Amino acid sequence: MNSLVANQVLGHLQGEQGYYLGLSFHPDELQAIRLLIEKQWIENIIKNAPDACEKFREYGIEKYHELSALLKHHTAWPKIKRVLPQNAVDYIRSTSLLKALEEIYGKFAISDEENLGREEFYWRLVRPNQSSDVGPLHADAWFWELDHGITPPGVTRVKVWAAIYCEPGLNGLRVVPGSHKKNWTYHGEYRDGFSKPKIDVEEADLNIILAETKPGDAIIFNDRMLHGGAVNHGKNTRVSIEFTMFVKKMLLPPPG
Ligand SMILES: O=C(O)CCC(=O)C(=O)O
Ligand SMILES: [Fe+2]
Repeated sequence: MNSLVANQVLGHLQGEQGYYLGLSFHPDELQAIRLLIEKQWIENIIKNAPDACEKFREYGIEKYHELSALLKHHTAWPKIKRVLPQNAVDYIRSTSLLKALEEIYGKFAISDEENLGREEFYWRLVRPNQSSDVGPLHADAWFWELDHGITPPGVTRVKVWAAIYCEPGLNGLRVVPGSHKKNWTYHGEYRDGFSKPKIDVEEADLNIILAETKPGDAIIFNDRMLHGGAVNHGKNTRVSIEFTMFVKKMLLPPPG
């Protein structure tokens, strides 16, 4: 990692765009993370649909949607069932992506807003053509403002989303470039047992684009940037992973 890339990342996050695309997990790392996620996925399926678990195993996580009617999808996957265990945290911490982020930001902690006692790397399942599998546009900062967790003093939150299984152009993360520069209003709305933020403007009035990500690609973004999951227009279940870095400094790149 050279300082040019570091400055580009910092520049994009605070500059015009609000996000940076260009860092990824190495293919071997992606494969290892897939196995770690699939292990947690099948363990939860064993609890929720014990008789069908062999069938899920055979189909695999990308074809999860073909079997999801065999369990209660909407109650089977609360966030705590999708926060990876400590061995996975240790592995992901050792990957080239995390090393690159440390070169950019220096050593950083990762949030644990569910108070599970470990750094939170959590994954998501978004089935094809299921609009209820994605939430509305939001800035992650709003969740913190609505008391979903405590940010230590003297740090800036920086979010990372990475595609684990996805089909570029058909699913993934929607972003609104430059939206981190505005103070959007929102209100809290009760959903899934929590007060969750809902933006006050119509999505049709925003310049929303689908970020082009291949499996393994990460999006590093300013936690005031508007974003949200895209309805999956692909053939397979989209799987992604997220975490929030608490970075000590947010250096501005040199001008020019
Ligand atoms: O992946 C999604 O559907 C939503 C992701 C998100 O909101 C985030 O990474 O902060
Ligand atoms: Fe988010």
